[in-house]
Amino acid sequence: MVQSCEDMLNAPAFHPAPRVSYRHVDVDAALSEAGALAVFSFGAGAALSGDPRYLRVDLECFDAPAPLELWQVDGVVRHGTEGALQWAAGGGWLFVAVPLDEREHGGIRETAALAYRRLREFVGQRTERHVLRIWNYLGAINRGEGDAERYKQFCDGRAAGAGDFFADGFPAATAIGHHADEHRLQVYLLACDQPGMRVENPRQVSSWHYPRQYGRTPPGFARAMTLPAQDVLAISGTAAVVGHASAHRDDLDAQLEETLANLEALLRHADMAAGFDTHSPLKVYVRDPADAPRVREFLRQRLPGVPVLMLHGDVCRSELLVEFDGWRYA
Ligand code: 3EB
Repeated sequence: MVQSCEDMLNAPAFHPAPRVSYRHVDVDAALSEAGALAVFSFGAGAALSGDPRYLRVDLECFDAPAPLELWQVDGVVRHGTEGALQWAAGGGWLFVAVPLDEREHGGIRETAALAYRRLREFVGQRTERHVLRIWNYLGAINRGEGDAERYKQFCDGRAAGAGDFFADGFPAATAIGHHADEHRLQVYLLACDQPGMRVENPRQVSSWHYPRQYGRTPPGFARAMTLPAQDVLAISGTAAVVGHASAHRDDLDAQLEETLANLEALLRHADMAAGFDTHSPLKVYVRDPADAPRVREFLRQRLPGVPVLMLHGDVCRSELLVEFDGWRYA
């Protein structure tokens, strides 16, 4: 869109992006930080808290002790719960999480549909209605054959529940399998009262164009999202997918290299400077705990200085051994 100088000057300033950091502090200390919008812990050993800004993510961390992840915004943060939903809002940003138990809702498909219906209804009545980034964590993600695989059922339910939620375009997303109570589905999102800019990866087919072999309902997610102030890229789950195919079956090192090539291509396509550094907090999801030391060595050599949280998680295609997601701050 072409804007005159006057329009630009009169336009509202873009909200600074949430600051994302990994912290070795306790939950109450993290929640007491200025502008704390959300705090995440990882693994079954994490502390409990009833604060709606706090979510215990069902993924074990390979680092001990596991840090917390903290999101901070500029502005006063309000928070609350609404049924199963927990939310926090401030500075133009909104965090919403919906943890559900499949046993109460009739399986992964119906539970995913319910989660997305609830999120759509809640976000739909907020001013922060632009969903920029979503995370999905479910149990036993690769169990079942063909269209019955739980990830594919999740994709069916997600699309059914989302309805026209993403009519303007899909958010950036992650979908990973956890090893906690397999009935637990955790979905959480970051939304804003200003839109972001979707970024696709020229090396990869867009997810909503995946061919039929990947399921009845293609997954719907953008490869990345430039946040409104345009100085932060929110990076979706990124693995060794080239075109639409999984590359380098059974070869961890080659999958790591291919994944890094995909991440670098995303930065180029988003017009961001090359490389990841201390300003790019990432997560790496590793399927087989036995691979963790090799992944750590790869990170040390190829992504030195990058804050990385290493988590035990299954990528949604059983042949993929590793996946990254995260943030790149300009
Ligand atoms: C891929 O490139 C890997 O279903 O929301 C990555 C990010 C993947 C998000 C999702 C799936 C999702 O297709 C899988």
